[in-house]
Amino acid sequence: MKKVTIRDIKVFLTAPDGQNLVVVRVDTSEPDLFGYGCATFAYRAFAVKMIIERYFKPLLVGRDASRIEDIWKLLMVNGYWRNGPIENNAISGIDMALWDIKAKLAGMPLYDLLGGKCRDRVNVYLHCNAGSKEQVIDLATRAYESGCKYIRVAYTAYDRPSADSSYICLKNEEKYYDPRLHMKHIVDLLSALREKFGDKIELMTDTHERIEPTNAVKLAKALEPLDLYFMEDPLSPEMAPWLARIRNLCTTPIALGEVFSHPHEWLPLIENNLIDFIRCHISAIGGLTPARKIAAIAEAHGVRTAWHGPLDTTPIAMAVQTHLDFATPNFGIQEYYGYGPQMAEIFPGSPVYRDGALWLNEVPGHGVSFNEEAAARFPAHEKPTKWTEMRLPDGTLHTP
Ligand code: GCO
Ligand code: MG
Repeated sequence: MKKVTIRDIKVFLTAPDGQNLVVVRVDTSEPDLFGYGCATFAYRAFAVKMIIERYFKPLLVGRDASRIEDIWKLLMVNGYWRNGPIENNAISGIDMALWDIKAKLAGMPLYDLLGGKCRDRVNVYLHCNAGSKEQVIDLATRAYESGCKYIRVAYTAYDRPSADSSYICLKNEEKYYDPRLHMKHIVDLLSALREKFGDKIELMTDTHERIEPTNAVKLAKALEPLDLYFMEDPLSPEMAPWLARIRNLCTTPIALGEVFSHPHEWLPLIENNLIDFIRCHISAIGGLTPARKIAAIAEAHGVRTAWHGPLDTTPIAMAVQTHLDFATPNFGIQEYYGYGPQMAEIFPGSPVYRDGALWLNEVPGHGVSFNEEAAARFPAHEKPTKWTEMRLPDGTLHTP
């Protein structure tokens, strides 16, 4: 087979929905053969771009584009210190693009390159976040009527004060959060959803690493009678040892992983059956190459996948993980936040939400391209990240 080499690597930043997104394009020695990857770390987008342009591009131009595993390891150890989110995102953008190129060369959709479909559809969970219980129930009703049976609820995006969620309040521009009120409100809200829908829907909640460990254990126990599909991020990665307490005390399924970047964060949790779902932000761990390995390790331990799918990830990454979802025997559920109207123009071929599932563009590769002119209409911003400054009522800075 003719050797195809990396000819050029370009990085694009765009923010159509307000979040900075990072897209990587790898051009090859073959005319019209190129691939796209996602390197989105919304809060360090310019740093990711600089790493690719200043350190990775000079290292890679001229190398064999078919050697994905070799290039992934080369980039992972190139700076000696490793496994951090900024560099992992930079690696991911190149990794996903090389997988896109390989599948295009093979003339098949990416899922076929990964072993072929294990299922006919990739079910998603939708976010139903609003300011009041009635509004949350209304959103959940609409999501259910759209065919979605998996629903994650919260008051607002647990980020803004609202009528029924006094656990977030604003004081002179600063956000204060009360874990005890969060615990009380979320049990009440989930109970109302369970009462309304019975077992017709699967319910989730995202604790977003915000509740102190012993209270997270208490909340998991309090939620047990509601038979959740999972409780997400009950603990921060630093507090993972407390997971054993949750496991010993109750059967509420646990999903964890969107903040992970180091293998030693997920390996012990999977190997010791401390979680039920692994849900990394796949560009934060280095792309498809590590994600497919995590899925295989998880399969051996009875853990399912539920990859992170927020607004701060591109439709390229959503497509890549949906291809992986199709080809993963132990797939659980795919998070899907949805995108604004302009995304379809910027990312032609994006996965489409329909009837409770995500549907892929079945062309060779991951199926998503990138309209550079349209993206340029939404320049990335340099505003400081504010939402992560979350304080407790006494003013102590808290995990976001
Ligand atoms: C989720 C996440 C997001 C994150 C966001 C951070 O489950 O989708 O918790 O809401 O807060 O991705 O940028
Ligand atoms: Mg989350």
